[in-house]
Amino acid sequence: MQQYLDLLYKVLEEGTEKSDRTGTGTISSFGHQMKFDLSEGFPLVTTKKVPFKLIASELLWFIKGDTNIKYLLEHNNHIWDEWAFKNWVESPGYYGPDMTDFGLRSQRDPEFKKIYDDQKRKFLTSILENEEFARKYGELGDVYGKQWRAWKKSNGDIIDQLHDVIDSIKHNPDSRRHIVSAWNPEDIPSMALPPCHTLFQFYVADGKLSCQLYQRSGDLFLGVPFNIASYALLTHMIAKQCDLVPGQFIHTIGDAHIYSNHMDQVKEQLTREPRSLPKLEINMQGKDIFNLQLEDIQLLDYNPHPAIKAPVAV
Ligand code: UFP
Repeated sequence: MQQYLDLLYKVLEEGTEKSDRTGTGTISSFGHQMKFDLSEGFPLVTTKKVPFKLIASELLWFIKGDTNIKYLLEHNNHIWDEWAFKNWVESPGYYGPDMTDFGLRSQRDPEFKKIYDDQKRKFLTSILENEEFARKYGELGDVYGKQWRAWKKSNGDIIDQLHDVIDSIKHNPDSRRHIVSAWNPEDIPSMALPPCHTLFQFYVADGKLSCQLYQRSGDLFLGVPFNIASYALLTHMIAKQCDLVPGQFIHTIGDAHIYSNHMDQVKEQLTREPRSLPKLEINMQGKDIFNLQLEDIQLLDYNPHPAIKAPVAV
C-alpha cells in the first residue's frame, strides 16, 4: 500500500488549494494512477483500520442492483445515510427543524449537532420500521446499483451491464470492450451523488483478470481506501466466477483531493509503517456473484494500525 501513502504525500506536498462543492476546502491534484498486483495480497490500507465489512456489504448492495438504503441499514452499514437524509430534509414531506447545510453546521455548532443527530436517528428508525417511508425516502435514485444492473434505454428497455460484462469476459475474453459505465448524463440531475467511480474496464491475459477504474473525484483520506478495496473485491469475485485468477487492480483518479479538515489525520497516517496485506477468501460454491452473501466473503490476517476518525464532507 506504499503507493497509496505516496499519493497522499504527493498531494499534500504538491496539491493546489481549491474550494469545493461542500464548502470545506481541499488541496487537490489532477490525474494519478496506482497499480495493485492482487497476487501480493488484498489491498486494504493497513496504516489505519478500514471497515472491510462495510465495503463488502456496500458492494453486494450495488451488485444486487439495490438503490435503497434499507438493505445497508439492515447490515449496520451507514455509509450512505447522509445522502438519503439530505433527500428527506429537502423534500416537501419534511416538517422538522431546518437542516440546511447540515454537514458543515453539525461539525461547527454542537447545539445544532444534537438536533441533527436526533433528526437523523428518527429518519433511520423510520426507514427500518416503516416500509412506505423506506420506499419513499430510503431511495437514492439512480445510483450505482441502478446503472450497473438496470441502465434505462431511451425505448424503456434496460441493460444489465454487469451481467453482460461477465458474459463477455467468459465468452470473448480478448475483447477490448469489457466496460461498465455508471456515468449516465441523462440521470445525473436525479442522482444523490453523481458517480465518483465513473467507469471500469476488465482485461484478460494469461488466465488473469485485471480491472481498471476511472474515478473522477477521490477523497484520498476517507473515500479512496474504500474504493480500492471495493474494486479489488469485485475483481476477485468476477475472476472466480469466470475461472480466472485475479491480476491487477489499476486505479486512475481525476481530482485527487485531501479535505482541509483531514490534514492532521493524513499527517498522522503518514507517520505509520505499512503492515503486511491481508488475504481474501470467497466461498462461491454453487453460487454466482448475484447471490453471494456477506458470510461467503472472508478477510484473513488483517492487522492494521488503529482507526483514525475524520468528518465526512457532504
Ligand atoms: N467520494 C469518494 N469515493 C466515493 C464516493 C465519494 O472519494 O466512492 F462516493 C468523495 C469524492 C468527493 C465527494 O470528495 O465524495 C464527492 O463530491 P463531488 O461530487 O463534488 O466530487
